[in-house]
Amino acid sequence: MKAFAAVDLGASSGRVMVGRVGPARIELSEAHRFGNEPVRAGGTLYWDILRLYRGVLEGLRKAGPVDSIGIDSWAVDYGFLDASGALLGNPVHYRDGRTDGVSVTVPEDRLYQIAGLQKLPFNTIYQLMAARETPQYAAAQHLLLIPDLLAYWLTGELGAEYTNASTTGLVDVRTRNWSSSLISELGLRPSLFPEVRSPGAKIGVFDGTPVVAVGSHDTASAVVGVPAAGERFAYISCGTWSLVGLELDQPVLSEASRKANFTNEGGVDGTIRYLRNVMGLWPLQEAMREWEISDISGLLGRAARESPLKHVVDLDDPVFLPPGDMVGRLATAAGLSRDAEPAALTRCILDSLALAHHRAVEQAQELAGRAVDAVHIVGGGARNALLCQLTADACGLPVLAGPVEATALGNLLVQARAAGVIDGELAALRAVLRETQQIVRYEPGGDPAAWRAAAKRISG
Ligand code: LFR
Repeated sequence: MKAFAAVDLGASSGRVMVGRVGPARIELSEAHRFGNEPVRAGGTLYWDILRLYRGVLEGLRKAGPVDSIGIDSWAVDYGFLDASGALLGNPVHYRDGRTDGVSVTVPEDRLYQIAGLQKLPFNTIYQLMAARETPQYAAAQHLLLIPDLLAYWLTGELGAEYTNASTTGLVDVRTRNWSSSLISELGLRPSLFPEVRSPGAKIGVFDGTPVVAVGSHDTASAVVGVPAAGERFAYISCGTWSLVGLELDQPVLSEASRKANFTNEGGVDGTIRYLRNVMGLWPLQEAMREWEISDISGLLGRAARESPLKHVVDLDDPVFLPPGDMVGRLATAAGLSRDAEPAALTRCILDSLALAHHRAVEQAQELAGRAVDAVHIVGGGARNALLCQLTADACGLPVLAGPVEATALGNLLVQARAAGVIDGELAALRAVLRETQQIVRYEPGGDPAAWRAAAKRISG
C-alpha cells in the first residue's frame, strides 16, 4: 500500500484527505479541514487565497509522509502572476458581479464550435473580458487557475492542468490545447497561458514529495469517482452545484446542444464530461445560512413530511446564482411568503432540484444519443436520502448514491495509477470503488404523472 494526499478545495471548505491505496483497496481519512469564506472588499467578492494556502500547508503537515500530492478545486477562477512570479491581487470569486452583462465579440455559436462550453456568465473567458482593461491585466505575465496557482506555490512550476483549463472557454475541444487564435481574436495575450499538462503528469516537488497533476477540476475528479460499470449511466456530482450529465468519447457540438446549454468539459483519460450545471444545493445552503439552521437532518426530516410538488421553481434561473437574500428570491418564485416554514421551502427546493436533475438527464441522453439505465449521485448530495429518492422518482430510474467522497477518491486514484499502484483505464479505477465504497440504491417510485405535471408548471 502507498499513501497519497488529496487537496480538495470546495466552495465552502477545503480538505486534505489521505488515501492508502493498494491494487484493489483504498482507505480514506481526513487529515485536515478548513473553512473557505469569500471576502467582499471594495465592492468585489474575493477568494481568501492565502488562507486557503495556509490550510493546504497545515493539511499536508498533518497528513505526514505520502508518496505524492494532488490538488483539485472548483473551476474557472484564476490569479495573475507578474514577471517576478508574485500574485497580482486576490483571485475574484466566480459569483462576483463583475461579469454581469459582459459579452464577447466572437459569436456564441462559433465559441461553441471551438471550446464546446455551456454559457455560464462566470466562465474565465467572460471574467477576462471584464479584467482586460485593468492595470493588473497589463502587468500580468501568467494566468494560473486555482489548483495550478497552489501547485506553483508548492513547487515553483507553472502549468495549466487540462481538465480545469477546459472550463475557461479558451481551450480547443478538439486539440485539447489553448486556442491561440481565439485568445488573440478576443484581444488577449496567448503568452499568459502556460503549457497544458495532463492528469497523471508530475508537476514538481514539495518538500521532497512529488506533486502530481490530477483531474484538477473537482468535477473531473468526481467523475473519475463515479463507481459505474459500463457506459449506460448518467451522473450527478451533487454539492454546491449539481453537475448532471454523461461521460462520452467525443464532444457533442450541435446547435441543439448549445441551445440546451450543455458543456463538453475535458475529463481524465481524454473523456468528455458532457453535462449541464444545475443550481445544486447552493440555494438550500444559502437559505440555511439565512435561517441560521445548521441541523440539516432535522430540516430534511420535516421537509420529507411536507406534501410533494406543492411549490416548484425553475432552479436553472440565473436569478439564484449570486449570494444574498436567497429565501426572498425563492419564496417569490415559489409563490410562498417570505416567512414560510423552512421545511416547506426546503421541500420546494428539493422537489425543484429533482425536476432539474431529471430535465438534464433527459436532455443529455437525447442530445448525445445515449440511453442510460441508472443515475449515479456522488458528492455530499449522495448523503441526502430525500433528494436521492426524489431524483429517482423524477427520473423514473434507479439512483445509485455514493461515494460522498468521490472527488477526493478520484484525485487519489489518478495519483495511485501514476505511482503504478493500480493499472488500467477508468474502468479499473472504478472497479476499486465498487469493491470498497458503500453505494445505496433508490428505486423509482412516486406518481410519474405528478412529476410530469410539475415539470410542465416550471417550463411554462
Ligand atoms: C463545482 C464546480 C463546477 C463549476 C463551478 C464553478 O465545484 O467546479 O464544475 O462549474 O464549480 O467553478
